Amino acid sequence: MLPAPTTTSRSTTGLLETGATSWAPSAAAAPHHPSPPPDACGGQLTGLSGEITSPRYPESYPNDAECRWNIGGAGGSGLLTLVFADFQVEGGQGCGFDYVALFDGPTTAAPRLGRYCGNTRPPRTVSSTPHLLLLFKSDFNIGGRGFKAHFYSAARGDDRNFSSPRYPNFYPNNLKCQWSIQLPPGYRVKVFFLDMELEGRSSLTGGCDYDHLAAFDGGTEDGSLLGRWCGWESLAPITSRSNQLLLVLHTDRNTAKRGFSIAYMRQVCSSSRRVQDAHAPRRA
Ligand SMILES: [Ca+2]
Ligand SMILES: [Ca+2]
Repeated sequence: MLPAPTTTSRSTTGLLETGATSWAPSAAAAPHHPSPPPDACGGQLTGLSGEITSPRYPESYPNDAECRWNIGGAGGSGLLTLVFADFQVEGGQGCGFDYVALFDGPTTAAPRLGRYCGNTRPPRTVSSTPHLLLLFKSDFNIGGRGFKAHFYSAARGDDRNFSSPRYPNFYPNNLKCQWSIQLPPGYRVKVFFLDMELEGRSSLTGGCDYDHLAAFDGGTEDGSLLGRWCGWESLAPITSRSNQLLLVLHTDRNTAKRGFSIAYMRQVCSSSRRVQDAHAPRRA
């Protein structure tokens, strides 16, 4: 389906530098600033982690868009990991129409890590510098849902990974597995879902009755439930309230899937506010 024609203006896209970060107090002053144009996109993302979505996501992105998200560079030396949770961009030979391109540095002069279009989520990407540039371009017609991606910055070896048994092959039936993550006092555990496919919801109850993954705050299942998932879901990162987090995987007696892959890192701060990028979801 072709997107509805947009307004006559072709100047509503482009780089908008806001300098907003996860922890920047200046964002509190945002209401006093004029609203950016509705399709403004891109920006400088200096937080340790955050989310990027294409303009208007999950609605169809505008035509003639050019967005640059410059990730990193806040004096941190961590390498950047980028994981796409959702991806639907007009495809074509050589991705010549609409595409997402990733660069291993602050500008498009840096080595290109990949150029992607179509309906397949790009693979997880790790930079080799403390900068990562995400360029999104669309041509004059035919859009798509766009993309949603999560990034985090971690010094080499500072993040930890684990996955379900036999991942990426099907997990065994009749499992109950626990992963307990404990960090020194004062830290919180931040978990990123790199990939997840479990048996889907029950069509009878709509619940995750068969196989599911659950996260609890603290070291036991008595802690407060941070989330419970099944099926194929694109998951936002979760953060514990204490220095401990418990993940529990249950599988029932039949039907297995690929399972999950997770990265976690320590977060040392008291703010849990999410990164704001320059893209304004509100319509002017
Ligand atoms: Ca297009
Ligand atoms: Ca099952």
